[in-house]
Amino acid sequence: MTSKRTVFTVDGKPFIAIAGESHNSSSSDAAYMQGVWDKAEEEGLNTLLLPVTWELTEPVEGQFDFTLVDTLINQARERKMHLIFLWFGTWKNAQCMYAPEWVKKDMVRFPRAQMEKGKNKTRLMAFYGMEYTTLSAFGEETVKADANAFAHLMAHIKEVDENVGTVIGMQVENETGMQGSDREHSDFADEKFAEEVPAEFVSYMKAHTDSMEADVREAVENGAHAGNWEQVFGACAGEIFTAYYVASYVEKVAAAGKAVYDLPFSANCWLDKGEEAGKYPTGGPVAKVMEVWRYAAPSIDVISPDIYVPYFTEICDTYTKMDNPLFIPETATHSHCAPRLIYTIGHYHATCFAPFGFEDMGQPFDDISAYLFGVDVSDPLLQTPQNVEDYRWCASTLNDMMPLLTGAYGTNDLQAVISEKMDMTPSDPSKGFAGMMANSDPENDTMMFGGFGFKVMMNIPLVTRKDGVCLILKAEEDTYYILANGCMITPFSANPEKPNYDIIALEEGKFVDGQWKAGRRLNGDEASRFCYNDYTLVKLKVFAYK
Ligand code: N0T
Repeated sequence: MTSKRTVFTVDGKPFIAIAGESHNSSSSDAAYMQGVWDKAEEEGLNTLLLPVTWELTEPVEGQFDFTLVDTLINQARERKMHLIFLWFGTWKNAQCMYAPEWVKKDMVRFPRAQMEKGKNKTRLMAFYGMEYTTLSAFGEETVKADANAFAHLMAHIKEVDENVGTVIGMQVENETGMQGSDREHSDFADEKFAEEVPAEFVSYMKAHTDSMEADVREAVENGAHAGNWEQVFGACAGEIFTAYYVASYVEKVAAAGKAVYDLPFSANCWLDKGEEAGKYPTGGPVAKVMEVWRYAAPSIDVISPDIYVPYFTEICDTYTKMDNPLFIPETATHSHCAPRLIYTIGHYHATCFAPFGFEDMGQPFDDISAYLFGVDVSDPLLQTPQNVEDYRWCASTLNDMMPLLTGAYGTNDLQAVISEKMDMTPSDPSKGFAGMMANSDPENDTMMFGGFGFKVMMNIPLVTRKDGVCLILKAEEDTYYILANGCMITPFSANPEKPNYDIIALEEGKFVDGQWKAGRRLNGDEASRFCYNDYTLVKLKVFAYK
């Protein structure tokens, strides 16, 4: 467990955004959104992440139109949901798709990034020879214009929503950075690159090598204590230089908005997958330059990874360094979705979890999703759309548990395990229970809560599903809420003085207005075979004896 705080507040209380991000174009048409809101209700979501674009907000320089923003806020209120707006300004997927016409056309006032000297556009071979262009992070007029637009947006949201609080946060830009080179190559950028690195930044980097990824740490440790970017940051100079200036740009936009209305702000990133700089949106807030972003963009409260890769939990581990709360604004809608929702809340104490294109959940994948999700790999869950009814059950159950969950955030009273992190080699049933227990992976299958522990097995013959997950919340020393699927649970006493444990009561039920409403009492067969093949919430009371 690493990150330990929620960043959102609703009615003065900590809030977990059990959210969904819409497709890019949905929120540009209020009528189209009705079906999208229906889908959000069907999935049990409490928050939507919706784009607000610079081009539709400021179609003519200095003339703002917030009609759409108002409609979206009203729609959210009608549905009793919350909003996190995504500001599609200078950057959208490391390009400038959503800059207004007056910005796009004036390349003198609003220069493009030169991936190659003298060129405003470049060809990215990695993407089928895609034509690629983005605004320069050194455009002083561009950052002024973007910051001005964002400040107007924040002023408007404050005016219409401060007393209601429908809008709980903002994402500043979308997937910043640039592709095609590790840094810009205009004459101006070359000059900046040859300048002395600001001394305070060098000291900060030298003082934060502990959290750095190996190659960055090595470059920072071996680099000079003063000098130009290359002398100080060696092999990582290009990326650190770009991250510094992109983050500084985003900081100007964010700070202008924050000065007007202080909501939590995030910056999302398109992950690097170990490629060399320039092959992914370089300068964006990927983990390897999180230290740079933390220094240069203090108005950004949380850095949020867009996770489509199969090694999901590794990415979560990486993006919770430096006390960064886990905020997943985009993730895949395949069948890992529901268990990951539960796991990120139970294990990482996540502040937001949002499947992208949530309105398509349950549908067969289109080409882009199939490509993003990597459905050609051997895990069948990656190839199967998430079942919507299951998702609704998980989302609304977690929602009903919210005060208990947030109350346990940052403590060991809330823990979870998930099958994708476990050794799933099938155990040998002929060796009986002892054999199954021996086939154990304590680091990933056991949760300790002081006097009691729980071993959760997901690789046993009784349970064959590979989407196992188990969240346990300790309410009192002897009382636990367990949200589980695809697993067998074995509680045990961890007290050497009283090594035996027994069940007092096991009951199913749910939370209604924060109160536990018990359903069936399960002290018979259901308690001796503590095994779940469907999403279930139970309350368990135990005791230990000699
Ligand atoms: C995401 C989404 C949306 C070689 C893609 C992920 C969203 C943006 N970008 O559907 O466009 O607005 O933030 C980019 C990941 C590309 C991976 C390429 C793998």
